[in-house]
Formats: sequence, structure tokens, C-alpha cells
Amino acid sequence: MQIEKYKIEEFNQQGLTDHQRKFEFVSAGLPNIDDVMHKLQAFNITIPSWALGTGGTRFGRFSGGGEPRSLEEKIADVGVIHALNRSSNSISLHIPWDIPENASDIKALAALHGLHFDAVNSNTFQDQSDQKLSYKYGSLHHVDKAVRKQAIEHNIEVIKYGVQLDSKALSVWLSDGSNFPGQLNFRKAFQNTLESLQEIYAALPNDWKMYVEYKCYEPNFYSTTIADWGQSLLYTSKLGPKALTLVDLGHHLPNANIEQIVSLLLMEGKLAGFHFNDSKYGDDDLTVGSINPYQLFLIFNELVEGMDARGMNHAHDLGWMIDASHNVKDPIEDLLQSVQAIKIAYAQALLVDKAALIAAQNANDVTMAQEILQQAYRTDVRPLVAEAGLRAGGALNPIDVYRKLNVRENLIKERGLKTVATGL
Ligand SMILES: [Mn+2]
Repeated sequence: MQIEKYKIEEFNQQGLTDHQRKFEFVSAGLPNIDDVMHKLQAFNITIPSWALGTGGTRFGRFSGGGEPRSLEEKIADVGVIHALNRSSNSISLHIPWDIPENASDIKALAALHGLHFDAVNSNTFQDQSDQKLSYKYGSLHHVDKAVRKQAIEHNIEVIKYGVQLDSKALSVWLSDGSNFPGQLNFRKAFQNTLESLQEIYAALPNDWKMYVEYKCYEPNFYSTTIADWGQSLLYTSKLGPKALTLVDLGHHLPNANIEQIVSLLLMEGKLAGFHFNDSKYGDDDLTVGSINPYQLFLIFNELVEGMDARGMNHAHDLGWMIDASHNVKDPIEDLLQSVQAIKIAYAQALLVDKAALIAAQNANDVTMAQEILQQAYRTDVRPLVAEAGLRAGGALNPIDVYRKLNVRENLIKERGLKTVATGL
């Protein structure tokens, strides 16, 4: 289904006076308000195709109904999100879950919703029914060259699909690792992986990037062959300028200082971008900003500072994507909440008084440095984010409009209650 613009405008009228009062109050105290609004409107976050269905754990899965049964329906769902927030103008596909049968039709359908295709994702973490060799003991790091070759060819095939869709990046996440001490020779596993990645890298078109994602543990519980940012950076440095390190917020050991990792990767020109989510215990894949919004703000503070230092465009020069799983909430509502949380953290980071912070740092004024960050963090920027959505033609309150339009009820009528999204 497609949300009609006039309906959004009707709902916006209802809350407009109240919104304008709040927006004027917040913006009056901000010297850089025009710059902030411009940047907020330009900022978009990619929606992954696998986030539109209900997620689950190994213990169970409880569908909310109306899940997309095809790539076309996934595109329609991202279209709903983008119509409401005007900040989700691209979709990231997962191969083989979302093989586009006819790429030009799929591109045209996406364009109808104002969408384009972001990074494509390969999958060597599970076996497909038509697959010759198993990934039970890994893929690109496998001791058997034939398995490595199969995984390399899969990644090259994913690039080919991406080229047809005008994607510009291949995202590689490997589950390769070991479950028990002694299972693997770490050095050989690294070297096999590097050689495999080099073959894939050689197949990248000139204007493409390769994102190398890391994860500390799971599904393997003793070692992971690309476990942390240092290991990813080793690979991406050896591979070359098109290879960059991808940070997934949930892929760190507890209490890791992710903002410092981000700062240094940016300094080296090796940060690919983000997979946003939130977590309390592990790779929980919870709604962005639901557990630790201050950490999210601190990460955005480093992103803004580091990107400005390198003259980068905030909206386009890094890959911004959500990578979350929605087990008990409506996936579309959850994604709307996540995009909102990201834009709030970004807006807060844009409010940091950088000159004052540098002065405080140089004077070792620790108290003032902390005050400056918290001054920005504690500003209620929600009216700025709402105004940015409004100016771009979106909803003042996306979730409210989504509910008033009974979108989920309509999707259930159209697709059925017991559907399971393809790929899950
Ligand atoms: Mn991820």
C-alpha cells in the first residue's frame, strides 16, 4: 500500500499549532538553527530488507501478521516508512533472500516510492538448499579451498546483483570462527580469509566499496575470525582503499568505548559506516536508542567532529543503516522509532558548542567539557526533528499517523495474518 500525501498533511494540521510553539521555543536559543535544519533534512538511514518481518530467537517467533511475502512487498513497506519520515530513502538487500528477478522492474518500483538501493549483503552464514558444500565450519576462512571458492563466487554473484540495482557497496559479515580451543589455527584462518577477500575485492567495480563487518562472538563462542575493529582494520588496510570497516553497535564486548573506535577509524579514513541497533547484554538487536541513548549521542558527537575534520558530507560519505530485529513490536513502528532516535542523536551532536569544547579540552577544564556535551544532549531536539520531517513532506508524528491510517490492519487484510517474511 502507498500512503497518500494529502492524508499525512491532514493529520499534520491537527498538531501544527502546538508543534510550531515548541519549535520556536527550542530554535530561538540556537545560533546554527538553519544549518541544523538543512543537515537534518538531508539525513537518511537505510532500511535493511530483513528488518521488515517479525524477528525471533532460537526459542520461538511470534508473527504480528501482514509481513512482506516478496521483495516487492518489502519495498512497499520501506515506502511506507519513507513516506512518513522522509528519512529512509534506501533499502539494503540480502542475497539470496531477496534475489531481484527483474532488476529494472524492481528499480522502477523502488523509484515509485522514492527509494534507491544501498549496500548489498552476502550470506555465507547458513547453507542454502541448492548449495554443494556446507558452511558448517566456516566460509572464507575454511580449511578446504573448494568451500572458500564457493563462498568467493557467492560474494561475486552478490556484487553482480548489486550492479544491476545501482548499489555501490558489498557488505560482508562472516560468522566464521570456532567453538572450541584447538579447533582452528588462527593465523591460517586469517590468511585464508584475507586471500578470499582479496579475490572478492578484485571483482569490485571501480566506484564500489567493500564493507567488512566485525562481531566479537555468536554464532561461534570461542573465536571469531573477524572479531573486532582491529582485526577488521587489518583486513581492510591490507585489501586497499575500497575496503572499509563497518561498525555494528551490537557487535562489541560489553562496555566497549565505541565512540573512540569510531573516532580513530574516521581519522584513518577507514570507517565504512554503521549498523545501528541497541543492546544491553550482547547482540540484542533492540530498537536504536532504547537502552543507551547517551552512548548513541557520544558516537554521533565523534562522527560529526571527525567528518567535519575531514571535510566529509554527513548525509552521503558514510553508510548509515539500521540492523535490528523486532521480536515483539510491529517492525514498521520499530523502524520508525529507530530512525527517530538516530535523528535525535544526530541533532544533539550538531548542537555541541565545538569552539567551547576545544577551549575546555585545551585548558584541561574537565568539568566544562562534560557540561558542554551534556548541554547538547539534554536539549529537547524533538521539535527540530519533527520540523525537518514536516519540511520534507513527512508526518509530524510518524507513528501516530501510521496508527491512525490503520496501516498494519490493512497489510494483514492484504497479506494475511500468518505470513512469514521471506528470508526469515
Ligand atoms: Mn550488522
